Amino acid sequence: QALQLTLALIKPDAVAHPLILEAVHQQILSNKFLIIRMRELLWRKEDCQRFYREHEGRFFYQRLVEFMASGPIRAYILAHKDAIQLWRTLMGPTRVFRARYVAPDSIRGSFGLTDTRNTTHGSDSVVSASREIAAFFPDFSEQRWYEEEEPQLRC
Ligand code: DAT
Ligand code: MG
Repeated sequence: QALQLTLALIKPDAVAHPLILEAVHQQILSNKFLIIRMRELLWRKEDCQRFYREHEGRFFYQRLVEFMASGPIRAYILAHKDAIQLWRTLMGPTRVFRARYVAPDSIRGSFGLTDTRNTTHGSDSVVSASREIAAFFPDFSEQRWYEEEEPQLRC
């Protein structure tokens, strides 16, 4: 089965709580994602603005940017068959009350605090996955990975 890459983030609200951080990490492992890269970092506000530029002008934009720069985040490049959709399903809906209602066992349904402090991020398309992987892992060559590593990892 061909593997797909996605970018997953554990946001500051979850990195700050070791048990939640560990629970989200366990979700990644138990769903058999391959962890291709992982790093923890503190983001500057300008990086957050660039990352979320598609939301510029929305009422929550400023709040979102400040939250994402408020503490360490953990970034992963994950590989799986249909990784983008699978990770988004595991995360659950963006907004916390909807997540608790329609997907109470999802990551956001379990751990989300508010519509902004919602525990995790996941790329929403192949194009955004490429852009977001490059933003967090500038030395990672996606093309080289698909050409040279993916054929050996797929099963
Ligand atoms: P997602 O993170 O599910 O891809 P999105 O791309 O629509 O959702 O929004 C990016 C982030 O912005 C989201 O994770 C949290 C914040 N956000 C979105 N909608 C919001 C809202 N209605 N109120 C507050 N924050 C919101
Ligand atoms: Mg999004």
